[in-house]
Amino acid sequence: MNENSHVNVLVVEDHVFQQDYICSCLRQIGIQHIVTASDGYEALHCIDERYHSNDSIELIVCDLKMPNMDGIAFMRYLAERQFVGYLIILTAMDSSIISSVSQMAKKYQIKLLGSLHKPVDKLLLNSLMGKMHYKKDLPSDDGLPDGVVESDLIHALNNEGLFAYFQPKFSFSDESVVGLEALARLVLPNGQVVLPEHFLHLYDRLDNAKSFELTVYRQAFELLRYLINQRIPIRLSVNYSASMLDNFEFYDSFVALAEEYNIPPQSITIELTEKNIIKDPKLAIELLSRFRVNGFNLSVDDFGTGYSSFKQLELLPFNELKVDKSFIVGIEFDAQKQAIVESTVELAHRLDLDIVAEGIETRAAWDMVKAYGFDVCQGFLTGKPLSKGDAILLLEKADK
Ligand code: G
Ligand code: MN
Repeated sequence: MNENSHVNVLVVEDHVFQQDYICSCLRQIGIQHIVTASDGYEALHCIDERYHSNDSIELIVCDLKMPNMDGIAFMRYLAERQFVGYLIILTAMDSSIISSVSQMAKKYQIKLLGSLHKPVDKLLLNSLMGKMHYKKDLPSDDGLPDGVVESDLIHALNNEGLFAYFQPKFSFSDESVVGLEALARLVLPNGQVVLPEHFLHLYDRLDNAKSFELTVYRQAFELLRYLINQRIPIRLSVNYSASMLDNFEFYDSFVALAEEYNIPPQSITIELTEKNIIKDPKLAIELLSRFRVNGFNLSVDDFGTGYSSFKQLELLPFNELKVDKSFIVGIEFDAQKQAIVESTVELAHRLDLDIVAEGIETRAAWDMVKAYGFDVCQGFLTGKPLSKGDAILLLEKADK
């Protein structure tokens, strides 16, 4: 029995033959409740009519090219209605259109399960529908935990609830742990873990705000010192804010902290996100070059998402490139991402940069990205961010 057999599905398709064919595929995979519409207007009418009943539409399978209202405009109307169900798009169009439309859906917060080429393959349809449950069950990594309010966050920040978490990085060639990325996390008294995007804006409301970065670096260097003492060779990556690239006092504090823990600079990689703008390139070049001259490694983080990716590579002395997870998550289904990622590997090799893939969530993505020639994997498949204690357990086990 298909676990989705009771889902209410709406098929939006103008060609009668195609419509019948999709309905028959849906029935063959066990779907019992199917309604049809032959254009966007009819579909919206159907959704609105059922909205207040307990029979609302939960999944829409929609053609992109239709008369009156095409599938792309239809998606905007869905977003306006805050449609909470899932969507699968059907098309005979090429991958650049599918990729743009998928990005648009994401920006509209529409839950797009994926796209299917016509004629529809019922096994692929079934596997896309399988993601409905997968998405529901997936532990959320970006929302605020249930029941947490702002005052809980402020309380935790004022009471030393800020911790470094560590996500392991693995070598593609022998699958060993080669590094850890330190990530700032707020841990509430009941153990709930909160991501930086939910608490950074609260810093200016604290009683005595200290630089959260230095708190995280200190904990990270402390762990690295412990691992060096245990003779566990590992590289540590830390995130460095673009807003600090004109701040030499902060630079000095960083270097002094590494000295305090007697950390060899070669074992530290400073990740700089290209998402944020660099105010004064002259000062940034000076500061980052001084890091490199003193032996620290430099990584361009979230590569491909900034406004001047190539310019940054030309200007700044990086020796590692980290491809943003938005190009990696779902790469196994997306020819556009494959082309972008594969040519980025070529670029990295030509520039003599190590290349890291962030956002590897499946074995299929691992295999594909490994074959392209990536050096290092960081992703939920190989490990989520861990507390310091759990990171030590992982590394000591791997060392045996
Ligand atoms: O700073 P950087 O962009 O490197 O931050 C890494 C962030 O990406 C962390 O918050 C981490 O939890 C998240 N992350 C790491 N691996 C994955 C993954 O496989 N999938 C998703 N969705 N997020 C990931
Ligand atoms: Mn990072």
